[in-house]
Amino acid sequence: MADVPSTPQQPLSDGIVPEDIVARTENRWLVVMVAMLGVMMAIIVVTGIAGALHPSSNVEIVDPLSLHLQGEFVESNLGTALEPDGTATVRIIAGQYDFIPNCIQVPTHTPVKFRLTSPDVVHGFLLPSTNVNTMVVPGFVSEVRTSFPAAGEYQMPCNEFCGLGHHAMWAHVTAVPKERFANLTPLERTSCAAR
Ligand SMILES: [Cu+2]
Repeated sequence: MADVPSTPQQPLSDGIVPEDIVARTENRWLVVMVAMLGVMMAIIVVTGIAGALHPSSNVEIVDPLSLHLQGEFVESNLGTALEPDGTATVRIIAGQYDFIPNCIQVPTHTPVKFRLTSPDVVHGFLLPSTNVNTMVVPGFVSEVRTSFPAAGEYQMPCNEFCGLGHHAMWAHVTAVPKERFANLTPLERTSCAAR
């Protein structure tokens, strides 16, 4: 009688797990989760303090408050421009909650340079099936280079949570054959007008 524990240590034959075993397992999970949280927080703090948090490419500073007034990101300069050397440069502003412009045509078989910045909060710029994936940080210009081997349409989601309208922040990039692109008007290059 004296050696019989008050609660059984193994699952009972009817499949019910004793209360103290459940409590012990949950406590272990709690310790593991808190430890993981601690490690992740430590990584963020250490990398932040060490100055290692920065735009993924091309550290180039721009004033987010005067984007619309002066410099390369004024409205008339946004969209796709052909450079004298035959390459293309696409300038985009990512703001809550849209890309400006949100419809972009680019030529195929041409080096394309995307230059983006944000006037408000951190956004993301991702073209599925390409090497294009960057953060867009206010105060910095993010630059990504790529080329499009085939004509096609790419959905362009914002992939950094930027607020309540984030889920609706999508745009389109359409790669059009190089010869056809040359004949597009400036408006068609920078809008969905041609579609
Ligand atoms: Cu977003």
